[in-house]
Amino acid sequence: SEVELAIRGGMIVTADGMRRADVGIAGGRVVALAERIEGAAQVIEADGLWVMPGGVDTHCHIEEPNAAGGLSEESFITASRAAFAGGTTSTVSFIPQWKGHGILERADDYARRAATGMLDHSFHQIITDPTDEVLERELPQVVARGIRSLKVFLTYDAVHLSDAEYLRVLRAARKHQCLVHVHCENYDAIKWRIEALLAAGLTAPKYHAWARPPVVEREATHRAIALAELVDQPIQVFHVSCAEVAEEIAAAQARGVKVWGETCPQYVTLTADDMARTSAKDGAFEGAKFICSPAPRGADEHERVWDMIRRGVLDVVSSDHCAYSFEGPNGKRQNGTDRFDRIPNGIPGITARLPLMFSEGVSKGRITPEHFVRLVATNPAKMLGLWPRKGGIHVGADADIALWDPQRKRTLTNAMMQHVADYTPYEGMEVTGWPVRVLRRGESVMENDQVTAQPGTGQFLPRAPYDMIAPRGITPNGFAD
Ligand code: DUC
Ligand code: ZN
Ligand code: ZN
Ligand code: ZN
Repeated sequence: SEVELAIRGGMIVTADGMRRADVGIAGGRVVALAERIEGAAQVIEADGLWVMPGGVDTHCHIEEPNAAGGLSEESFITASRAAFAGGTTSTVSFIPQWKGHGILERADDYARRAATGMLDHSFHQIITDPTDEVLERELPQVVARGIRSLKVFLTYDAVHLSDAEYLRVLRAARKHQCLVHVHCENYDAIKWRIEALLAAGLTAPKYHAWARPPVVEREATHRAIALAELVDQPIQVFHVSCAEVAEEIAAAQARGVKVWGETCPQYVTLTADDMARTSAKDGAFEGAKFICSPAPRGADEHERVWDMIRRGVLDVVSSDHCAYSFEGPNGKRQNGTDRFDRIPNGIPGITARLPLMFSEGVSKGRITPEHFVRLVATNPAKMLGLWPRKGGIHVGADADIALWDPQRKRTLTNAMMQHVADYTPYEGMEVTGWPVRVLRRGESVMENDQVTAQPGTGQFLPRAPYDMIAPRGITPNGFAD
């Protein structure tokens, strides 16, 4: 077919190799990969640049209400700008459910909100109240819309599931062919730690990490996997913060259980000590900028997480972007308190995800360029059923492409993030490697920090059943309901 646009002279980096070649694009898709493509109507010269798939971020909180009554501030438009600025072109965000309500009532609302943005997108359906009505009548209708992933929480007051409720969700997911993503922390253990810390008068942001040490994450991860194994339902453990949690996943994988682990840039860059930072202006409240769950761990944990990434136990890196400004009505101070347990959990990271993983991973020699592409684009696309349309550069794929300058050095600032939040936890960090131009379905949407995509151009990505989420057909005693 006729090549409308050629990317010429770059180094193509995909999940399985690097090669110098031109990319031919037509109709928003890759139509040719060849040593030399002539006669294209338009040409982008990419000498010295790496041509990589646009990032696929399968864990972003966008326009999402939280339990404390606030709203994560990123809109689908500001999230799109921020994502493109950092080389990401597709996202999967969340549709909430409140206890006592159904899951269908917000479906049209979120479809409409996301359609105002510029990202190609899908959703995870959060389940907080797994009634028969929700699981048997509504869930099939959600699946019919092309949404095939459920998110559940084992902690947080307003949303956590009991083991009985979690089992019901697993069974329904198995029946209706959805993947289940699990936030693994022990609810009662954290509640008990919070009460003890508050009773002792320990309220500063740094006690967030004290309230939820690795053992509460490890216990919940072990339990989440065991129950998934009982039901024979594939799961992905979200935001694994440390090696002892990843070891639970590795042990189950060795038994053949379909369980995967996701981690995030904050777990190889931030530490619990960041929550103890102080500033002249804000005193100890400065540490609130780093409050997310699970909490970042000790500095020595970073290399252990990289080991788990290299072993393939952690095979997806998402942002868990969940932006609350420091100041302002939905910000970290929204409850007018310095109490760590009332500060909204979450940090902005949709822009910095790729640059941080590229710099800490590829530029520092911890992983290969191909492994980087697998972590941030190919594996998330495969995990969520978006492959082969997303996550690679091959004939037939959407032409979602980030052109990287692998040598470009930058010092991260909040302005560079282009998100709505008034701070970045990565302020002042040095990175090597930056996306200088981004195409979404063949259209140039970002060049040298200028995002040019028009609101309303993002497309919903419906998902069909796929192999990774099929049950194994193996249960402990052969009985599957
Ligand atoms: N933790 C969550 O569980 N969700 C959003 C952000 C966070 O830090
Ligand atoms: Zn309702
Ligand atoms: Zn979570
Ligand atoms: Zn999250």
